[in-house]
Order: sequence, then C-alpha cells, then structure tokens
Amino acid sequence: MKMTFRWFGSNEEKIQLADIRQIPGVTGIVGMIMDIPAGEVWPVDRIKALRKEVEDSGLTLKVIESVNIHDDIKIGKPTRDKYIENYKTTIRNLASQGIEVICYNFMPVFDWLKTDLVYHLPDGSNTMAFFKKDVIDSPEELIAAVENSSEGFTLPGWEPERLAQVKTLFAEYINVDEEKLRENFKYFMEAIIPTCEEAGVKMAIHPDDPPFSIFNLPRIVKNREDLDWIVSAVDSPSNGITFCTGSIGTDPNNDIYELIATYTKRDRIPFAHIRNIKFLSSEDYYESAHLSKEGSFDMYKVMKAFHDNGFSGYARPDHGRMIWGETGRPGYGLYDRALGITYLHGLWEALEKSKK
Ligand code: DNO
Ligand code: MN
Repeated sequence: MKMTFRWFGSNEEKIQLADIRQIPGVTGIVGMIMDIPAGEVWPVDRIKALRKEVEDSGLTLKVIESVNIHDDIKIGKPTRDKYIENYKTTIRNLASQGIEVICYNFMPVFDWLKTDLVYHLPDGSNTMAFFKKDVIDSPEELIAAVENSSEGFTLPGWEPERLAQVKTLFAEYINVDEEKLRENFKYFMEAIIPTCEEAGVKMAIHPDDPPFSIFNLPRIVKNREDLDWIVSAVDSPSNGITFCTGSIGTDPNNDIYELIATYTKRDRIPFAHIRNIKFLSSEDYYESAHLSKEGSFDMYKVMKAFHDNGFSGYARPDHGRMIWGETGRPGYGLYDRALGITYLHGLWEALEKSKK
C-alpha cells in the first residue's frame, strides 16, 4: 500500500505541500489541474510544472484524480471521437511525466452528491451527510436543500451559473438508459485501453456516489454486478477500479469486504479511497471519523481484505471531518485526513506483523 493525499493545487486551497510532507507515511500526492475543462488535452508543460512542484517538496505524483470524461462520450454523440482522441493524448502526456493511475468516473452530468456539506456532530466537528429525502424531484429542489444546510458552500458543478447548462445536459440524456451508457462506456474503453497499455497507465473508475440513479439519470457503477461487467467489458489490467469504501458502501447491500477481496485478488484495484461512514438509517448517513467505532464499517476488516489479498496500489483517506476550527473545501481538511492516515497505517502495520 502506498499512502497518498489528495491535493487540488497551490491556487486552489490553503493546505500546502509542505504540510502534507509532514504527515507520517505519506509518500505522494493525488493531483489535479483544476482549470482544464473536460474534453481538452492536458498539455505536457502543465503536467511537468505540477510534477516539479510536487517532487521539489519531497513527494511523488503518480495518481491523477480526475481526468473527467466529456458528456458527449457518455451520451454517445458523434463528437465523442474527437474527445476520445484528446483523452488518448492526455494519457500519453501524463505517462510521459511518470503518472501511473488515472482516476475517473462515468456519472452523467454531475459528480458526487451529498445533501449537507456542513453537518454538525456532537463533538463540535462537522462533516458531509446524505439525507435521501432531500434529493427530491428536481435539481432546483436539491440545490435549495443543500443551500439550506451547507452554510454558503455549494456542491461542485452545481453552482447557480451552471444550472442552465446542467438542465440542457439532462435533456441530452433522455434516450440514454443504463444499457446505452454501458455501450458508450465500452466504446470509450475499447478506444483508450490499448493506449493505456502502451503507456503503462491504469484507468481506475470511481463508483457512483451515491450508488443509485438520481433524477432518472442512468448509473452503471453501483454494485458487484456492475463492477463485474466493467472489468470484463475490456479485459485488461489497465481497466481498473478506484475502490471507494464510502461510496459503494453506502448501499448496505454491497458487501465491501467481499468486493475488496475479489477485485484485489484480480489485480483490478490500482487505487483505493478508504473511509468510514455512519448510517443513520438504511439510506441516510454521515461521513464519520475513520475509526471503526466511530462509524458503521469495520475498518480492520476493510484493511485486512486489502492486505490479505496482496494490495500494492495507491490509497488515500478520502474525505475527513472539519476539526479544530479548520474551514475550507468540505471533506478536504488537513487534520482529520491526517489522523485517518495514521490510523490506517496502524491497522496495516498490525496486519503486516501478525502475519509473521
Ligand atoms: C469526492 C471524490 C470524487 C472523485 C470523482 C472521481 O470527493 O471522491 O469527486 O474524485 O468521482 O472521478
Ligand atoms: Mn471516493
């Protein structure tokens, strides 16, 4: 297991590489170039500059999260071929700078969704939460619910100025059901996987968050059946999964320990997001601290499933709470993620030593 920390860039957040460098056991950054729109080529000089900045601070840059997929690819429009060519160029450019893993998702229109970005816990910290009743009939109602409970923060991608665009996109998905979305996924993967193999890059799909359909949009990364289909759609080690416990595990029917064991054994997890959640009902939950006793997952079993099946990929603690008065991008504070890392390392060390 190689422990990493997600970083959005020096212009994007207060946390600096020098801070991350001081978290014990962290060797690398999960990086991103925020201002390149989905569909455009990532230029080599931009990647090189990011790499240099990260390496100068004593860390490595081996994982990118995310190179987002243009909606025309997911919808299957004729323009998709141009975007696929751009994606291939981006893969080659990233590989030329030593990148090994590209995390991405295949969710139509928008990325992850929570209904509360600032949910207060009794200990004085706050975290993100999901209440199914707030994902009502329309995007507008959802936005209102989020605004109400999030103290000025907005869901990324749902900013008011983007709403008109979001609505047009919804209309474009009208004829895209799950079958069609799968077909479009396969078309995309068949086109890019040979490039990945050649360049030595692994694609790692992030599960849908939450793992069910919202506003009638199709979703194809929700459960074991979906994951099985995905890894077989193009049978290559370059077609992998970002195993995110806190997304796929929010459906209580998904046995995360089993799933981790299965896909680790099959060598299809180049990247893992490891965190805990606390169920408030079978569908509502908040993102708890990482410890088993703070949430609903058995984190020892999670780490054991990775460990005992030979996990050697990159991992990050995923989201954390906001603690000790920290403010900023919800889920991405420094302190609670650092605490989470230390705990995950503790579990890992115990697993390593008890094996001998
Ligand atoms: C949330 C993240 C996601 C993830 C994308 C991957 O914080 O886990 O935004 O980066 O879904 O493409
Ligand atoms: Mn995740």
